[in-house]
Amino acid sequence: MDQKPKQMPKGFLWGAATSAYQVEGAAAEDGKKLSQMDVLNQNTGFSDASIASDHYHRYKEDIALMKECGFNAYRFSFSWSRIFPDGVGDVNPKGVAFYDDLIDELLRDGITPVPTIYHYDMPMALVEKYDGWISRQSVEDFASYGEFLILRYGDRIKNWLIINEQSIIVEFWKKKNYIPPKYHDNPQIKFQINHHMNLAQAKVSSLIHKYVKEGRAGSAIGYSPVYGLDSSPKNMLAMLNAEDLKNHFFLDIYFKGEYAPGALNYLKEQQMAPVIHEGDMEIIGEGCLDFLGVNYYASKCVKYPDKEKNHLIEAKSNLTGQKGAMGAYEVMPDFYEYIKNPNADTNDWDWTIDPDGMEYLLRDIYERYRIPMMITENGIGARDMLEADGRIHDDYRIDYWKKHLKAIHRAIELGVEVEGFLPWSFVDVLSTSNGYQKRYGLVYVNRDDEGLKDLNRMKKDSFYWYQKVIESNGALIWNTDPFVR
Ligand code: BGP
Repeated sequence: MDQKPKQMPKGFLWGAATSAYQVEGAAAEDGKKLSQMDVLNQNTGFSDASIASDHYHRYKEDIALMKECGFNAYRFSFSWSRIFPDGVGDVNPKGVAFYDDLIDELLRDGITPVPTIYHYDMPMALVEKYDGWISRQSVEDFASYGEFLILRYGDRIKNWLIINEQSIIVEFWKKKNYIPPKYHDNPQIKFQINHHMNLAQAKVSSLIHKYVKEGRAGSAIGYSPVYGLDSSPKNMLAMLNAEDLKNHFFLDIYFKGEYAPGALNYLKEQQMAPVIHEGDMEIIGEGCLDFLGVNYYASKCVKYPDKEKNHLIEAKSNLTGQKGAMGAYEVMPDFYEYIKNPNADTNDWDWTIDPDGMEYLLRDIYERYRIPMMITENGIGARDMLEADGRIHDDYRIDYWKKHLKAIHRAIELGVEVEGFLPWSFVDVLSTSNGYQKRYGLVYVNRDDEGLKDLNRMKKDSFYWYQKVIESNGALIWNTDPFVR
């Protein structure tokens, strides 16, 4: 029998992730102007992004906690409107200094910064000027912003994630973008936005290759493997259709520089295909990525659309946290209908809990593209309780991560290149849909939607567990003793 402890490969990146508008706060401080996320999160009934987890003022304390946990990597995002308050033009020196200090502090503690250039937060100034990503001008402005970051921080940062969850930006296009009402009934817009992001990303990828010594360009995709409801041929076809439009449609651009033909031709039939200018595909082809960040939370299940539902229906999240209160499941006519998977449990917001999906997607992506990956998000949203003893007993999170790490390890055993695990999230952050009711952090932030309280940081049980996992380079996940965590 093999007695060697099962560990992750040498040099594996261990850490966690956050994003600027969800963690920083200081939304209109030190020269920063509002982003579309600051505005879209106003008056939602949940907290807004003005203070969030106050990381802008507490980043030193937060980095000390990362060090204590044993991190050797940390994923954060730059706020575009902190660097360029108007999106273009004058740079904000205080914003630039904040990221200089953050990066230097991380490096001093032996923590590799893994930044995201864009995590949903288009400067509001560009939305007002030309409707944000809807305009082709966004491509040039994003490239200038990207170039500034690369030239400024490229001496200290090698691995760059360019755009966060482009697939989710398309799926929830009116939530992840500030879309003026005049476009609301035109779903072609979401694929036009997507095309502009493809161009913008390719341009920045080429700039990374040009300017950063040993630099690597990547992006963090929101990825769900898609399962068919059953083996009926129509449902299997629906599964292929959804894989094509939800997954290959993005990754074929990232790694082959082309649109997945099945998905693109279907969009043409539906009058939803993007307008592609001459020369666009050359730009995209020259800017292919080197690695993939995988954000995985949940798998999806589909069937062929029922007759009465065979028309376009857009996805809507569960806003209450009551199981079964999902706003709407997406339908693409004659292609697929999302449904709840009858064979898997979910969390309170109807997100499927499926650790096998992690192995499935890693192997599937690797077979198709042969590219290195790192997990850039993974986690379970829950209503964590601060107990009277000042502890947060989040056993469900430990269980979730343990199972997902085992799945990652299995994929590695079978030959997949996985370079790191940066789960969501480091501290509790403002959820994209559910305020502070739904938490993901290793570290509790003492605030809620009703009040700011003292914003103090408290280590959850998962923090202490993760610390030991990191120390053992993953070996601890195999320990079956319930008292060892
Ligand atoms: C991903 C986003 C993150 C994060 C996470 C959890 O889609 O990249 O920004 O918030 O999902 O989602 P939510 O906050 O909606 O629960």
